[in-house]
Amino acid sequence: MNSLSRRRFLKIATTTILAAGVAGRATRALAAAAAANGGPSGTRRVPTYCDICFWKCGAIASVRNGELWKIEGNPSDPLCRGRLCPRGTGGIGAHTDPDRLRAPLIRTNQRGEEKWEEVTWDEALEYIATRMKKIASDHGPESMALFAHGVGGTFLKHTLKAYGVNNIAAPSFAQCRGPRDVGFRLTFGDDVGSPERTDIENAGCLVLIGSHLGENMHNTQVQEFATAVGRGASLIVVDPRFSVAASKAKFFLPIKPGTDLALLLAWMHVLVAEKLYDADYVAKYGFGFEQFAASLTSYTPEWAFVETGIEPGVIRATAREMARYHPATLVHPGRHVNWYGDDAQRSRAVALLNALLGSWGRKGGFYQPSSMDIPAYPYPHYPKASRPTVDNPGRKFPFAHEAISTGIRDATLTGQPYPIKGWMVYATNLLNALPNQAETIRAIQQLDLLVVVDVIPSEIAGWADVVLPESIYLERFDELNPEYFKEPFLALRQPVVESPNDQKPNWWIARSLAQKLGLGAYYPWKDIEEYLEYRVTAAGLSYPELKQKGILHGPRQPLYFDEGAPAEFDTPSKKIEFYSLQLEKAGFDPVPRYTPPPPGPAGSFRLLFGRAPMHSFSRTQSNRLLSDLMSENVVWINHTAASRLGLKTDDYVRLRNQDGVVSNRIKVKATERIRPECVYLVHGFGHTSRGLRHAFGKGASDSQLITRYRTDPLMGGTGMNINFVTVEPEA
Ligand SMILES: Nc1nc2c(c(=O)[nH]1)N[C@H]1C(S)=C(S)[C@@H](COP(=O)(O)OP(=O)(O)OC[C@H]3O[C@@H](n4cnc5c(=O)[nH]c(N)nc54)[C@H](O)[C@@H]3O)O[C@H]1N2
Ligand SMILES: Nc1nc2c(c(=O)[nH]1)N[C@H]1C(S)=C(S)[C@@H](COP(=O)(O)OP(=O)(O)OC[C@H]3O[C@@H](n4cnc5c(=O)[nH]c(N)nc54)[C@H](O)[C@@H]3O)O[C@H]1N2
Ligand code: SF4
Ligand SMILES: [Mo]
Repeated sequence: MNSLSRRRFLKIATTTILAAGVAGRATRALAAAAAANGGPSGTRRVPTYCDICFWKCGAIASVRNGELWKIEGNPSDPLCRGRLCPRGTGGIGAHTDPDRLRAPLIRTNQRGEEKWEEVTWDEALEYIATRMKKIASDHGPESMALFAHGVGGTFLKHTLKAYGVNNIAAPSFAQCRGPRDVGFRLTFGDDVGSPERTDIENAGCLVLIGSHLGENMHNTQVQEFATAVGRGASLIVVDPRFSVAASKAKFFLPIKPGTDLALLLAWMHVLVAEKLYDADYVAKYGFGFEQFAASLTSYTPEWAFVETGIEPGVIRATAREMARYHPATLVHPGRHVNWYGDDAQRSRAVALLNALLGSWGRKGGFYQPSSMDIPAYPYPHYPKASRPTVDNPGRKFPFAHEAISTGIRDATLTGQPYPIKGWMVYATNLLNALPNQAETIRAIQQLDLLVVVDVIPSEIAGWADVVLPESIYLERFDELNPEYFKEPFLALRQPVVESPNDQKPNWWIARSLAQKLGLGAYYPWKDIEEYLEYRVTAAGLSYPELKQKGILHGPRQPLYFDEGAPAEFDTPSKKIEFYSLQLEKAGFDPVPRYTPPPPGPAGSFRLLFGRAPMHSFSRTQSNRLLSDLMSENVVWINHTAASRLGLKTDDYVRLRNQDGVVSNRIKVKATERIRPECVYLVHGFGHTSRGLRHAFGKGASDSQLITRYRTDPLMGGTGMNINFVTVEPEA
């Protein structure tokens, strides 16, 4: 997040900090009593926030007769507005999952054989600390890397930074939203953020390019989408597959995969040629419009038709539809946008289209988020790293503004710019999240230490030297969530039930490891509540009240330019950059230019993938409540293509990719709802970890088949929609 255009809210000055400790402890007992309304056989309701995905919805968990009974949305949570998605509701299944990790494990056989010995926490942490010290003395502390995804990684980050580790990454940049944030930064000078600053609720016209809301269940967006559809908003959906969202659309554009940039350029051509864009907005805030407009002349709808398969008349009609509702026309920026390797430029085209429509900073477009200002805990300074990070050597990806996970993997493989010898992996199943599993495994073979902190025996845990079992989110305190959103608020995650076995929360693991490493000074607080209470009180808020309510609110800030949200753009020109001199200077196209995606081998299908409403990535397939709703994935094949292959719905097949990798068996869904040159499956299935007894072998894994990826030259993202498969009937 850039600071320039973000507004933070600080309720009371920090003079109350000193009073925090004493007042807090006295009221803590009261809050606990308040939360525990009802006797031992009654019902207890505890507010917390969800962790089945990264949306962090406010939840209220009920415990009846000592058992976790149900989880509902917290009505005072602005993100979920009292309603969780199916995955959040099924969160109980993560607590009761019989396949959970129960105790710390140390490897006894070869890496990847999944053979373990149960050890005590002390033994496990001693083992890790000894090897981390050796790595630091042999190679320097920068030779340890941390992969951590989600809020639960906060404390391990703290411990590792205190140790001198600077190589820290998550798959959320180079495998997820990175290109989008780069494309929008280059144009508007700011990110789209997470939760996205999209005002879907108020959109008059909503354009979804791949964003498959309804299958992608990010809660607020799905609720606002339903509101918009219910209100009769005009919906334009672009997808090679007739998605759930497409079924609600006024215009469905079944695009040839990989050609979206051609469509975007043609749309902008029409808006400019027919003078349908927001001329006042462009004149007031835009930079380089003339050069931009001149570069669009050849991108006619007739030209785009040949690339995309979308009729010129439809391209014109949809461009005019967008203009009709502007500035309340929201061209959704998407989230998982690492598709073809030119994704930052495609995302920039999405940003430019929104700029033409004047939707940034406008109601029904992109609002200005704000958050509570919660002061950081006053820790000692971290040591200064003596070497730069390895993920982006020489800044070869000049516009990457976050660490590139696959860059750390490359450095581990090559030993350049310097060797990476240890990985700590927190809550990310790298074997399923990074493209090319073989590369990940080869990188792991270079390591002296692989530690995985997980809740279930995931694929990445199967390769670890040490596996640390974490308490699930319903069993632990965690970092505070002062979200950037439509209104400032602060949310607390707190334990609802105890961990069933010897699992521990991340903060305990991180602090205990710090102590073993001789870094106890970095943990001046004795328990996590002391830390939480300090920060909440420092912000002038009441910790007991937060515990009791789960969420505290700040005053709503201006959301749109015409309400007083500042129209500031943190670009070099301080304007919306239709023409980007910084791209030009770095040797890239200042205005996006289209190149067609290379075709696959004859007779093969492009492999596409996405989400199912009842699962998150590769983390929920062993959750019995959620696997009851969907226990395996299916492969969508166009019905004509299927019948040509002699296949019908429910037949089992295997998918073979261009490099000879063959999937697990998977059921066919023969359907008119997908274009003939591609197939589609839901990500996260086809588990190969034997410890996941329930999920093992059910469905096929896209991750196994994604052996190729194309790296985005602007920011190092890995486009993964460039793999092709043939379909082989299973006897
Ligand atoms: N092939 C393919 N690759 C992809 C994607 C895709 O669709 N297909 N999607 C990309 C995208 S958009 C993203 S955001 C990333 C997601 O990548 P990841 O965040 O790595 O997603 P998961 O596969 O769910 O792996 C999460 C791991 O954390 C563990 N876990 C769950 N809860 C906890 C907890 O409370 N504590 C701890 N310690 N561990 C926990 C889970 O068991 C699991 O092993 O993947 C990217 N990579
Ligand atoms: N239920 C559920 N919801 C989730 C998640 C989850 O795991 N489970 N994960 C969350 C996360 S972190 C993310 S990043 C998002 C991801 O969700 P989104 O950002 O919405 O979607 P993508 O994964 O980019 O895209 C999948 C869609 O793109 C279409 N598609 C594929 N190729 C092309 C193409 O070339 N052009 C066009 N126009 N469309 C194409 C596919 O058919 C599919 O409908 O979902 C979030 N929501
Ligand atoms: S969207 Fe669903 S899974 Fe994600 S945090 Fe919200 S309720 Fe939980
Ligand atoms: Mo993502």
